[in-house]
Amino acid sequence: MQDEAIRVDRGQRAGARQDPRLSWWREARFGMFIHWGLYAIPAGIWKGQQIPEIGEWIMHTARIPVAEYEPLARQFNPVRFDAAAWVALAKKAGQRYLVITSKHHDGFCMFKSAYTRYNIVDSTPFGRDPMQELASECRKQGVRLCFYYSQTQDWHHPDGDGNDWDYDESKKDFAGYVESYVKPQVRELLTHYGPIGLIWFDTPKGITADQSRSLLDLCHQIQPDCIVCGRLGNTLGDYASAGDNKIPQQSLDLDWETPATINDTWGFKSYDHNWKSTDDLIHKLVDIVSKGGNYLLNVGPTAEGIIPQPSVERLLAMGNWLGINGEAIYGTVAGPLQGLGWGRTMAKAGKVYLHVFDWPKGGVVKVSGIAATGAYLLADPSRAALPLSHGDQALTIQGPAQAPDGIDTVIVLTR
Ligand code: FHN
Repeated sequence: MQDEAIRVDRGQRAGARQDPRLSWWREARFGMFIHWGLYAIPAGIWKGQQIPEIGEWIMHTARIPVAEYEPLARQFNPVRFDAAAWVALAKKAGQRYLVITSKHHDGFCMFKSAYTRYNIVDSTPFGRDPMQELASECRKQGVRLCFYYSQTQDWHHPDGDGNDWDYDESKKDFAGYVESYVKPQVRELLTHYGPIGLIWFDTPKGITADQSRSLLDLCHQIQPDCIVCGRLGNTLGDYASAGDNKIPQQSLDLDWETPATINDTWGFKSYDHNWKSTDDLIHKLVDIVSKGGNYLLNVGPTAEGIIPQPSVERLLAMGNWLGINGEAIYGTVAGPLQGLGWGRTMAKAGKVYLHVFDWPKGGVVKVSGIAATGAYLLADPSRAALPLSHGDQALTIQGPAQAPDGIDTVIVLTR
């Protein structure tokens, strides 16, 4: 099934829906996305001008020549980067996997690579490999490490896609770039950092089906359990990817994920203060999971290595909510009732979770199309039974008069 939020070329390959290698990811439902690279230095401003659009696209939007962008590496010294703190934040937020940009479209490698010196270890004063530090922390703290890798666009590499201000597009050898650069780097990422949960390819653009297929095979051959995001292209990924910040209207019989921002940018922008509220973020998480999807929520650390405080606050608040209500998120599947105005539903063996966003007057919750033998509030440690009655038209649950949780009260229905 397709939805306009998911483009056909970013869909799930045939057979993957039943693939047990995706079990951990289906259970996880919530991940941390991290966009971090040289673009955090200009942070949206180039030569005194605020550059529109998303921060990590500054090189493209402002048509910055390689000769001017590349020297940013000599300034990149994120001495406040603390892998333990980043992973601990993901954990506290209730995020079970972490996807970080190993190479974004600007081509700068945030990992040590033998295939270019344009990498964080060889060309910055920092000289450390943050992917190595994150790998060890993720192992220690039990979060799955995953890598974002821009397989098609590379504005630094003469044969990569996207930079037509330094290079003549007609002279590019894209196939050679895939064979002699992308594949060896993907091999590095899958051999130097231990088990990798998934590879998040992006913007497939003109990549051919053969090229996508050979990247998929390469990943599965090196790490058979590593899964591959649908943005690999040509409907060959292990799961489908919705558009950025896009949520399908309906539940989908697919494994799918929405990547999303907390403000309006992915890479840090010093003047983007348009932070979504915690209520909105929790509602989005619940909405996505109620339709069978995963929520990959982004942070854009600064050039010093700090995750912006507004992001930290929101993630911690989400983690508090999940600490109480996580049972109604992790490992659930799309709920039996879709398209409700007042909330969302999800299901697990023998249970249906009613997520009530708008608590009804007097606490009388009415639902049609569902039967139950018992009901209780998930936040109630005593699991006191809520009075329940089945009428002709609806199931009526008598809850407390006041909303127990102003953001989302979860009622568990047992069957
Ligand atoms: O062009 C990228 C963008 O910079 C960002 O990485 C997002 C995240 O999903 N993906 C691409 C646009 O869809």
